[in-house]
Amino acid sequence: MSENKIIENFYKILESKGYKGKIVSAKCIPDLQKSIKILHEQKLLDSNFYDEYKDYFEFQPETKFGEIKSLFILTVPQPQYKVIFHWNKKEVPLIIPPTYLHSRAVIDNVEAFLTEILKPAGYSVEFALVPQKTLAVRVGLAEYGRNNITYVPGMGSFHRPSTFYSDFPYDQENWQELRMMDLCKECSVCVRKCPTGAIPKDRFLLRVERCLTFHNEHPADMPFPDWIDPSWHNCLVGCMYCQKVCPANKKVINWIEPGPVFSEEETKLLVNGTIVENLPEETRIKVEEHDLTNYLYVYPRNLGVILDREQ
Ligand code: B12
Repeated sequence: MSENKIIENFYKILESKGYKGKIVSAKCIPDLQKSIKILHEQKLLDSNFYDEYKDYFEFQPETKFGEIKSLFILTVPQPQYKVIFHWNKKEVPLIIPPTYLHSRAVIDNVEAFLTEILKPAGYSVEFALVPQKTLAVRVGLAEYGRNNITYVPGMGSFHRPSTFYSDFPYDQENWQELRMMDLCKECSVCVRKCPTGAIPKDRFLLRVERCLTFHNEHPADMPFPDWIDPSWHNCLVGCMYCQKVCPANKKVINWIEPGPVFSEEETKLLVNGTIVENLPEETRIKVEEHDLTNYLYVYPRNLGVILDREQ
C-alpha cells in the first residue's frame, strides 16, 4: 500500500472509531524536548515537581526498531467513574476523573489499531513517553484551556492522548503555536472555582505546587500540606473542580460510568492500605476488573480524609 493510502486509511478508521489523531514528522522532537526544560531553566516550574516528572520532560527518543521518522498522536474519549464506598451505614459516592482508569487498555487498543494499519506495509510503532499536551496542541489536535488541560472538539477535556514513534516516513512538521481556546479569553470560571488558587491570574502556566491533584497523587505516606482544607477533596484521586465548571465540557460533564461498590468491610480494608494481593478474593477481583490497582496506594490518605468528614 502506498504511503498516501496508509495516511488516508489512518484518518478514515480513526474517525470510524471515534478517536482523533495526527501524524507529525520526527523533526519536531528537538523542539518537543526543549519545551518544558526551557520553563524549568526560566525557574517558572516548582523544582520538586520538575524532578518528579523529569523522565517525561527530558525524554530520550529511543526505539527497538531504529530510526524514528514520525510520531502518531491519538486521543480517545474517556469517562468519569463513580465508586461507592459504605461507611458508618452511609453510602459515600466518589468520582474518579477521566483518564485514571483503564489506561493500559486504551494504549493497547491504540497500538493494535496502528499496528494493523502500519505493519502490513512493514512499519513499526512503539509507545512514546512524551509531554502529551504540548504535542497535542503543537500539532493542532487540541487546544489548551485556561486550566492548562487540553480540549478536543466533541470530547472537551475528557480524552486521553497517547503517542507512538514510527519509522513510517512523514515529512510534514505541521508545528503550530501553543494555543488557548478562544472561549477562555472571556472566561475565568476555573480560576475562580479552583479552591487552591492553582490557576493563576497573572500568567498562563499552572502553579503545580498548588494543584490538589499534584498532592493527592503522591504516595499516602506523604501527608497533605496543612494549607489544604479537607473540605476541598472531591475525588478519590485527582480533582474535578476546574473541569466541572468549564463551559467547554458542557456536553461531557454528565458522562459518568458506574464503578464498583465496596461494603463497609471492604472500605475498611482499602482505607487501611491493604495491598491487592492481601484482599479477599471477591474484593481483589472487583479491584482488578475496574482497574483500581494502580492507585490503591493513595487510598489510606485520600479516602481517609473524606471518610473522616462522614463521621
Ligand atoms: C505532570 C503531569 C501532571 C502534573 C502537572 C500538571 C500540569 N499542568 O502539567 C499534575 C500531577 C498536577 C497533573 C494533574 C492533572 N493531570 Co496530568 N499529567 C502530567 C504529565 C505526566 C505531564 C504533563 C506535562 O508535560 N506537564 C508540564 C507542563 C509545564 O506542561 P503543560 O501543562 O503542557 O504546559 C505547557 C503550556 O503551559 C505552555 N504554555 C506556556 N505558556 C503559555 C501561554 C499560553 C497562552 C499557552 C496557550 C500555552 C503556554 O507551555 C508549556 C509547555 O509546552 C501528563 C502525561 C504526559 N505524558 O504528558 C499528564 C496529563 C497531562 N494529565 C492529565 C490529566 C487528566 C490531569 C488532571 C486533569 C487529572 C485530574 N485532576 O483529574 C490534572 C489537571 C491539572 C491541571 N489543571 O493541569 C492528562 C491530560 C488529558 C487532557 N485532556 O489534557 C495527561 C495527558 C495524562 C493522561 N492520563 O492522559 N498532571
